[in-house]
Amino acid sequence: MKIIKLDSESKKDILENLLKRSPGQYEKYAKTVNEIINEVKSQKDQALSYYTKQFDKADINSGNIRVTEEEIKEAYSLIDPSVLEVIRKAAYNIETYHTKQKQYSWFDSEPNGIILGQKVTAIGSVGVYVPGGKAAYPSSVLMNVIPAKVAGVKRIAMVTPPDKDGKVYSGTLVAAKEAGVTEIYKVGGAQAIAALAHGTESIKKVDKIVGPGNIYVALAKKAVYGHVSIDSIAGPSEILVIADETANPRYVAADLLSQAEHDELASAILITTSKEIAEQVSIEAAKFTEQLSRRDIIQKSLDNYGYILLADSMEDAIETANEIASEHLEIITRDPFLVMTKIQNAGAIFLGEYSSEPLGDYFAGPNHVLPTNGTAKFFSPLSVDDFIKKSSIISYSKEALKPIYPDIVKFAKAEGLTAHANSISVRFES
Ligand code: HSO
Ligand code: ZN
Repeated sequence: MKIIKLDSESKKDILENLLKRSPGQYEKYAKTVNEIINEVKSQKDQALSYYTKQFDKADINSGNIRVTEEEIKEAYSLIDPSVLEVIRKAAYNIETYHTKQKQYSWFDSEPNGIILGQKVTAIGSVGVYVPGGKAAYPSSVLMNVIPAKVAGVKRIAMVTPPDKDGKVYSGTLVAAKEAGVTEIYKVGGAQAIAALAHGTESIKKVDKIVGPGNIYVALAKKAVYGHVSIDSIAGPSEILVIADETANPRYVAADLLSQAEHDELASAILITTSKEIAEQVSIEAAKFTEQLSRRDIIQKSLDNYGYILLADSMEDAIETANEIASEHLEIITRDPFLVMTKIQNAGAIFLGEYSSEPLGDYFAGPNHVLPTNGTAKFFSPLSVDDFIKKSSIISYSKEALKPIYPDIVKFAKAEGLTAHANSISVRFES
């Protein structure tokens, strides 16, 4: 990894380079995506069959699109029991953490008969997209489904592309069952998003769609937004480590590579105040890369979006971390909690040398669906909040309305809305 001195110029270049990771050439795909959505809207299941044959080479029709109980049973027989045990432990931690996020309805009443409140209701139905093949992560199934379950969503429909034999990866099916998915369909891509948004003979429309996918899926989600709700669009993974001279360079290097492994567009950045740590991390990262199975992806990601930045002070390091607003931020310094208080922008913050990023990806409990690409400046991790909505509650007695009704009448007349004024004053006719 290259070691660069952190100054205003290098910072500007890096921030610019990182932005190149957001997908360009939208137009190229947008036309195809819109065509697919329109076809699914009009031809429904028949369009799903057509596109699944074309893109996934699988034969899917109204009769076999839904995953059966037998198929789920088969998936359980295929999964390593010790992996299943780990999935269950992780699911327990994720559920426990998200349960703490639950919001409850509240009602305030006053003696004169005013009751105001906020009613919290779970979204009725949610669709979860799960990518196929090598990008199908059972951990992501848990992270997308469990918050919906905890929120109280009744219907959770999962869609995922089948392989050419019409099968779905067993890890995906087991994680879905464990997390509480109520129905699973073998369809992927923009056609799956269109089906969830508009409904077909086999797949009933949902209210909200969540889950990561490729560019076609992302564009389809954007296109149906407004008709249904969506989560935010996930970009390539990112890790930023702030380390001082007390950090263990082997740990830091290992953590950087953990995210570089995801994608050639992933970004891994170390900001350190120690020249020695900078040099050691660079050496350790090179050593680890050689031994790791995904070394080609890691190397490309580090070459394009990997940096070791040498900062003059911890203040400079923190300021830059806030500007980058990384998806994951590790703080490995003498007093990580003090540094954390100065962090304004980060998706998830990992404190101390035993809180390596994959702990959060798999096990600790907080969600691993996090804002990327600088959007931690205004977005939050996926949470129970994403699966609820609120209704305002207003109730006045006659006694409460009487003293203030002329004020409302005045306001309505000032807006020229006499029917509004009348709806209030009619209640006080003598
Ligand atoms: N780090 C990824 C999530 C993930 N990691 C899934 C492993 N499996 C989100 O940025
Ligand atoms: Zn990860």
